[in-house]
Amino acid sequence: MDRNVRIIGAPMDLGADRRGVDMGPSAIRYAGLAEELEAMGTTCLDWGDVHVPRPEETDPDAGAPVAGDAKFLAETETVCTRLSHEVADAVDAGDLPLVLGGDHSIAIGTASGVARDESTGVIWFDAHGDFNTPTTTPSGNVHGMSLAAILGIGEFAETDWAPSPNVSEENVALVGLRDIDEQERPAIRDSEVSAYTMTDIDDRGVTEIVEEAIGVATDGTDGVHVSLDLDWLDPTEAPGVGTPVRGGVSYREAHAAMELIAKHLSQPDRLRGFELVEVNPILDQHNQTAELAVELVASAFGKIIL
Ligand code: 6HN
Ligand code: MN
Ligand code: MN
Ligand code: MN
Repeated sequence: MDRNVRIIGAPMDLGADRRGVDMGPSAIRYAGLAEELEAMGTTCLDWGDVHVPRPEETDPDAGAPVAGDAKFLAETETVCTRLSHEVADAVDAGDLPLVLGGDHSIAIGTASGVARDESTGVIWFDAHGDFNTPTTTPSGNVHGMSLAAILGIGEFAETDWAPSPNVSEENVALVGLRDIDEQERPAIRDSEVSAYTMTDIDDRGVTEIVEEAIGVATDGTDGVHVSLDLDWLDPTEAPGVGTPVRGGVSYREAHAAMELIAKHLSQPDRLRGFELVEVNPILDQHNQTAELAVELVASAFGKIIL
């Protein structure tokens, strides 16, 4: 990695039911993130955390600017707007923003910052589609709506902060799906995003699927943003997540995918942003999910075995 990596924490838990995901940035730092990247010869700048209000200071229904059910949407807007600025500043400075969540609602801010000035493809590694809207959501949790928000789907089209205008559906790839809500299914099918399920990975192998996803995200874009929800992996590897789903990718498949990110996006330099989300140390075993997150970033940023 030739560029400096700028670490930005987003200790957000308002978009998910389970408290504890707000400690994700600390857990990932404690797992040796900066040390691992520095050992690869990458300069790491830790920019600290964006401020996130505590749930006790907020009203889940206050000032929600859209119809339907979206808990803490006003606070999510505030946090994501702050995060978007931090991320855009990193990109402006020529650094690679590495955002540590926090629940997946922060992706709205990360994508907005990464894609502020350039057309950007997105690869979304996740068990879930995160394609709900305030009227389709079964939970009211914004972390299950973040990709729909970035794409300006449903009620999010009426907001000025959520959609990322430089992210087009045709350049978005979802990888690893295995838990889709009833109303998310037609929404994903009717969209232009490329969606790859675990069945696709079983059939064709993770290498072929991830190379295709990289093709989708790079096709006609200036750069690519990778959003990595740790529940993409099987819960035996990544138990420290709020919404685990059996049947995820293995440790080796995850590394193979990240090594392809390094292989295809580093020369020429097309990686514009990376985020690690949904690490919940309270549900974890000996910080293993945070340690796994660190290992996966190292692979994505070009760590080689020999
Ligand atoms: N995540 N589809 C469920 C919901 O509540 O909308 C779960 C979403 C999980 C979101 O893991 O980022
Ligand atoms: Mn600024
Ligand atoms: Mn997610
Ligand atoms: Mn998920």
